[in-house]
Amino acid sequence: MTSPDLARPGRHVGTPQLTDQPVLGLEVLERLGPARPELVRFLLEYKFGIEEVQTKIGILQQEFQALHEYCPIEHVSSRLKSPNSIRDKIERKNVQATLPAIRSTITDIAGLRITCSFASDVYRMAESLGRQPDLTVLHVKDYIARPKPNGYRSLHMVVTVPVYLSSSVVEIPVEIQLRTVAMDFWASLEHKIHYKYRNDVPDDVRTQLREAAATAHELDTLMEGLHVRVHGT
Ligand code: 0O2
Repeated sequence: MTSPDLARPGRHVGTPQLTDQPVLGLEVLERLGPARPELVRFLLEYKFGIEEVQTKIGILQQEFQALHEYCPIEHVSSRLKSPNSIRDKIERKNVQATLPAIRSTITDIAGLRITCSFASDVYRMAESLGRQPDLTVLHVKDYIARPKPNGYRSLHMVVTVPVYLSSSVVEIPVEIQLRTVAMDFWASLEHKIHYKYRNDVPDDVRTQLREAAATAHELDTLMEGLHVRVHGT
């Protein structure tokens, strides 16, 4: 059976349109219990959740550009978590394999990443989104104010967005990661390094990564200082 079009699962893609690839690998979740038609509907709702939030971000982007001749957003990407990755998280977090339990516990099935020019833009965008009455902020993790020990910086925000279906409204959790270009550059390299070493990263490479994170932070601070000096905000 072929499923309806869903986002290509598993990795962030930069184009605003979700791709026309069907989700592959639904059988790994089917094996845990949920039936295929319910799974397809379940994941489709996350695709709609991504599209709803993406529209909101697009509006903010256009408004800033038109009214302030400056856009705090450099780039937006999205991804639907792959069935394999959902299965791994169900097992890791010992979640009951029912769709309601998965929905309430695994809040990053729908993911959006907003890359901004400066750290102040990250907070400005997070505030703009958080103020929207139809979005409910479930939680925020501020790894910019409190970076992870490895040097990772980003602001993570989990919101729910209402998705209007033909006969019901569902509140869909969407994880929004906001970071600067420099933070994104670092995170993307660090992710590749972890993949290459299968998470067994040598100590000297870890040290260099921490140093690189500090350098990226210095660059962010310098660039933002220059921007304020030239533009005044
Ligand atoms: P993917 O494919 O990016 O989604 P959780 O398990 O989500 O409830 P956790 O792990 O504390 O709790 O979540 P957190 O801290 O919010 O981080 C989740 C996501 O943030 C990760 O998703 C990464 O995208 C990103 N992230 C967090 N820490 C790091 C890091 O040290 N380096 C990099 N490169 N990214 C990080 P996933 O699920 O790992 O994968």
